[in-house]
Amino acid sequence: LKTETGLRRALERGEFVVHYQPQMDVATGRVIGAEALLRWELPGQGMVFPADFIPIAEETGLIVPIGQWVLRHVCEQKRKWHDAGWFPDLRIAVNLSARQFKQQDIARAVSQVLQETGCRPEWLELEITESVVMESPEAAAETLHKLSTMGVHLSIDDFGTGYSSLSYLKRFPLDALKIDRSFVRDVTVDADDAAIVRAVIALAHSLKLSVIAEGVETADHLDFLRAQQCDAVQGYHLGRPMPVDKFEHFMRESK
Ligand code: G
Ligand code: G
Ligand code: MN
Ligand code: NA
Repeated sequence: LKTETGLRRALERGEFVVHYQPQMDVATGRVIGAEALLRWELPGQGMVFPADFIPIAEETGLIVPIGQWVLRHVCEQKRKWHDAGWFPDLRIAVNLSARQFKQQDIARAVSQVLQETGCRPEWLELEITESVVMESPEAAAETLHKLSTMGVHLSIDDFGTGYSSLSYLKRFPLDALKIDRSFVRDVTVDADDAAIVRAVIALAHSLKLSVIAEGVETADHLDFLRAQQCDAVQGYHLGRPMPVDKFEHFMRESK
């Protein structure tokens, strides 16, 4: 079922759902954002995680319509919250896959979804990986400038895990770096990881980018990151990715 046909059918039948994982501003303790994470509710098989179907979606090109569905769904959700007067400052981060990002008219596709859903550009953040931008830096720069000019926020996901030149950081109109969770896991016990995390925070700040740490699982992680002036955190310590009703409950409790 985790095949091209299965994925196509999943789209048609509305079997995809989006979970939301909170992101907290370290200085204020407020929830300022959420990452949208795709799940597939496969009847009779329960929840399928992206690792088990995103690769197939990438290979077959179905990631484009699936990614488009995620974007529209998230923008509609944000608009609903806005209309209800809920979570006005919450920005939603959406993962863009390589194939999606390289699509001819991705900036126009994003702009159209924003217009059709009444979602403001600044409510949306797009996460891309280093490898995506490094493959063809010139084309990436053009796309990123279009998106940035529209007012959409841009972040680099899994920062530090790709092979990349740092020179792109100054040429691209980025807003944030996301420190990969592999550096956070042992940050309080491994001197090398601690050095890397400190260096990434310093690098981000000197380039006037904000920095968010992923995979923050313990109070010790949070204490370390706070001491290093990390701007925001995301991880199980604060909250797991959750279905929308649970996330709304979480938001009301976290005020
Ligand atoms: O919770 P987690 O298993 O959700 O996510 C695993 C991986 O799947 C992460 O690398 C994440 O970036 C990716 N992912 C989750 N949702 C999406 C999505 O909507 N689009 C794309 N392209 N990747 C996603
Ligand atoms: O690649 P990306 O950063 O988009 O993937 C996010 C992934 O990280 C998702 O699979 C999400 O479920 C997972 N995740 C989120 N918080 C934590 C955490 O605190 N610990 C671990 N191990 N994984 C996490
Ligand atoms: Mn991500
Ligand atoms: Na990551």
